[in-house]
Amino acid sequence: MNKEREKISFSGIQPSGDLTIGNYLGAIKNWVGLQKDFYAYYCVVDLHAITIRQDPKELRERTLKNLAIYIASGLDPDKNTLFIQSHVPAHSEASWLLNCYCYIGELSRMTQYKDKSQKAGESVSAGLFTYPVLMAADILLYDTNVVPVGNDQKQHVELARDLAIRFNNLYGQTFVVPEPYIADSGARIMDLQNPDKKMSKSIDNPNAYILILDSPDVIKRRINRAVTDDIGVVRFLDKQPGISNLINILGAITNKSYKDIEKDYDGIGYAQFKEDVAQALIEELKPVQSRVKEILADKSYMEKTYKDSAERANYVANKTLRKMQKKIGLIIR
Ligand code: ATP
Ligand code: LTN
Repeated sequence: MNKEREKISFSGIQPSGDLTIGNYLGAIKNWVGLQKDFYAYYCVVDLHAITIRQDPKELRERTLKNLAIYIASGLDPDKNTLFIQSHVPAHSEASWLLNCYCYIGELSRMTQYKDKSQKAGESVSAGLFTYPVLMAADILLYDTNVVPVGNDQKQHVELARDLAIRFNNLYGQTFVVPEPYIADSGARIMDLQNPDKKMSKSIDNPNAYILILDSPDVIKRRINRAVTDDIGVVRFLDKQPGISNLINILGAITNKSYKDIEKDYDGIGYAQFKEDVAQALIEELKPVQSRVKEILADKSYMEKTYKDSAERANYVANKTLRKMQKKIGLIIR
């Protein structure tokens, strides 16, 4: 095994909506790149998704579809552990334990909680509030070294670090202290209609996002309708957030810097630029889309994959959980 592969990366995405190109370019594509250097645990975090009300049938379908997208995007289930969070009960148990070491003040400062609880109005679940503690449990159970996430999740990974350090200080070395891993390009793909906000899978306006499984026609239409400006030059500038977002998308696909893209489009108008961004996306997503179809059609392959993975994940997670229980003073049976 590559020496570096002894290091662990862990990440997850909620099956709270169909996955967008924000999830793909900001998360999954980086995961694929990291698998040569790290042993990866990537999961579909269904327990996080239920912090907001989900339709049971849709949740089941999406959980499997998202797992298929992980595999279709190039994550190898034989070389990594690609699993469903609720298949490993240790996450819920460790989350309770860590809840007892996390302060209400810390959770109140989380920007994702502030945003989401505002939208949920009166009916904010306690789960939404303690969401980052479950995320810390996810990460810490696997001796994770790096956590590849988009910028918006950095604050949550920092809480996981703080909890790990706090626990280690109280009880002696127990957890590896994880680092967030934020890739430069694609780190933040913005809403196509409102480029000051991040693109998100649980937003109502479909013109605001592009899904990984959207057809070429839909992709073209969404990019065409993406908000730009009347400046007319392809530049990566604060006053051109719409165009900057499209540059970012193209850069994340082609690995080109924004400076190179600016040069390529010197003197070229928005219509051509948008056509090229749409085409690049269509080409990037085409092989993923056809693999997803094949994988989902093969029910026994899917089932075997998530069952084998759950077995591996349970083994590692239970070991860490037992270590926590012992240190805290619980009786081990
Ligand atoms: P929701 O709308 O349900 O809150 P989301 O689309 O924001 O979800 P998450 O499940 O919260 O997605 O995030 C999954 C991963 O995808 C995280 O690592 C997150 O940082 C990344 N991600 C999500 N949206 C974007 C985006 N617009 N740009 C870059 N990365 C993103
Ligand atoms: N909260 C994350 C999803 C998530 C996660 C994790 C990411 C849950 N558990 C552990 C990294 C590591 C989000 O992207 N919204």
